Amino acid sequence: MNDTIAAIATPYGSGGIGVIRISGPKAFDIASKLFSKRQSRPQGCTALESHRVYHGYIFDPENRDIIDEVLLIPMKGPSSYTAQDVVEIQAHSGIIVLRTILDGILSQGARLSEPGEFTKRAFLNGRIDLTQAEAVADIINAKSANSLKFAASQNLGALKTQIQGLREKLIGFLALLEVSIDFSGDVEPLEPSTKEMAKFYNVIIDVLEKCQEFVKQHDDACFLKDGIRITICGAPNVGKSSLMNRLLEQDRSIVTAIPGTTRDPIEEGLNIDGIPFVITDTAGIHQTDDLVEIIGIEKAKDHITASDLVLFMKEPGTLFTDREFEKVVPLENQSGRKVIFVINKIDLEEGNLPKLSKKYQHIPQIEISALLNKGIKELRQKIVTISIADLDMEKSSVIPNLRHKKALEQAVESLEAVKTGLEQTLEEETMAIDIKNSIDSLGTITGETASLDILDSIFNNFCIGK
Ligand SMILES: Nc1nc2c(ncn2[C@@H]2O[C@H](COP(=O)(O)OP(=O)(O)OP(=O)(O)O)[C@@H](O)[C@H]2O)c(=O)[nH]1
Ligand SMILES: [Mg+2]
Repeated sequence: MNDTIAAIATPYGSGGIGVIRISGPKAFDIASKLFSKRQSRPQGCTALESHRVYHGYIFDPENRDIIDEVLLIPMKGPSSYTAQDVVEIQAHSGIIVLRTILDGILSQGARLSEPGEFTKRAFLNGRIDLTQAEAVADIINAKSANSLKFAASQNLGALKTQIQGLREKLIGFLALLEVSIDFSGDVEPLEPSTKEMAKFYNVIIDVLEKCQEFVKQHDDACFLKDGIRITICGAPNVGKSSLMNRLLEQDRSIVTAIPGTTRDPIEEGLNIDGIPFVITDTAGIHQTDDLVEIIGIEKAKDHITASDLVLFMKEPGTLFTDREFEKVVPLENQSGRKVIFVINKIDLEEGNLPKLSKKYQHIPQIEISALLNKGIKELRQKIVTISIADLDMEKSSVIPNLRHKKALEQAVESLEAVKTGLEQTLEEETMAIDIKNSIDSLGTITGETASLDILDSIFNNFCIGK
């Protein structure tokens, strides 16, 4: 962390502004060597005041030509992104101009940063915790207004505060247990009173329940980050691809009157009312000897199994049994999978519509015409209400990610052992080990006890310049 790093912080390509970021002890020094407020070349002593915006020019240190007219923002640590001295240079955005400025900076003693290294420095300097660092990536990758909302609240420290709160409660209990443990044999251990133990029993239950709630929050809401997976399925030619295109409002899938048009699953991101979905159009499912179709049907089935919501499509005037439905959408052992029964082509036949049997009356049914764009608005609404029916958006103002969930599950396991220990008045030593484990598990979430592997796997997923 004692060296100075630099990188282009904005995406490659032409654009209005491109930003280069420098962080480290030499940041101000390097900037003052390359920057001048005038069109005459820098004397290497431009005094830079922190948190001001300077207008001027960046010079090529070799041939002393002006490379670009820029705005330069010096920020003295710790009041900066990394909590080190940082200089940001706003230049024109073009690959060559940014690359040339960066080369100049590197030639003055900075090194090219690794992916996520700026954010990693912010973490290592204690300006942010791991959940906030992860939220930076979530903000960048947010696929909808809602995912952005959750990422932003995590970035402000919502999850950090709650996890730290739980951890502190456990640390308090551990301290009490430790004075009661006779480490040396010299001093008489202090037995906590029954009242104290009863108080901590409640604390353990409380923390345990909070951890379990967080795990549930992950399960209920994680799809808001990655997108709710929808699969459109049904027999060939019922209009699956036509519906796909209607929902996406673009010609994504090929539509023809020939049954068996779609073979490969076609996947696309879709945003309805700020909620991200990933929708897949699939091959029509039926008995066939066509090898390509058979593979397409296998893939369709895989998508159905992996999706959160299935749009099962039928057209009017066809025979229909529960068995046919069950073959396409196997519902057993698939908790949480939701289905909408979509009847397409109602423009052809308004009466005589296929129906699910009594057994499946709870499955919502909707009639549409993909060709005439009828019922599509209603279907969109139904998709949203069904998808987020179980979700309490306010309660889920933070969504633990998979990494957090795993750590929380470990904490739950240790806390359950403590709970049993208290109920059966087991040895303090044993309980102290379990408490320590749960404190460590929670610490990996915020980063207090995260291993180097964990840090690497988080920061390596960032882009360079972040
Ligand atoms: N009349 C009418 N025709 C429709 C409607 N939706 C789709 N079609 C027609 O039905 C035919 C098949 O449509 P597709 O969207 O390709 O059907 P598919 O289910 O994707 O078919 P496969 O990919 O072959 O399984 C095309 O000729 C469409 O124009 C509708 O609502 N009404
Ligand atoms: Mg198709």
